[in-house]
Amino acid sequence: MSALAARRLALVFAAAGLLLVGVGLAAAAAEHAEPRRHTITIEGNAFRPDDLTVDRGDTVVWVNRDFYPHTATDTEGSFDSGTIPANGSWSLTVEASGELRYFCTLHPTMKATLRVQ
Ligand SMILES: [Cu+2]
Repeated sequence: MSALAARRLALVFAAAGLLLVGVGLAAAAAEHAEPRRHTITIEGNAFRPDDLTVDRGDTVVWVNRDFYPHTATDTEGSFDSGTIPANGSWSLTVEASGELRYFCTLHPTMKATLRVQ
């Protein structure tokens, strides 16, 4: 093998090594994903989206775009925003997985589901 061919081969192996390191780092990042922030808009007496799936550790923010107050209240009592005033917001960081059904205590026909995986 010429010196040039040997050098080229060494470069190929070095590049492959870097690629493997890159793949490993990407996999580690996926496993320990940064917590995300999700927004649920309250508008026209509805939660949008009315069915949202998030990961444990994520934060959910309810933003009230109506000109009167609402609440986001778990039917089983695990969370309750209390009154969210017009143009106000309320946030919750979810720690446990489960399917949380919630509603507005001021307008009980407003219902939605938050799924934590
Ligand atoms: Cu309401």
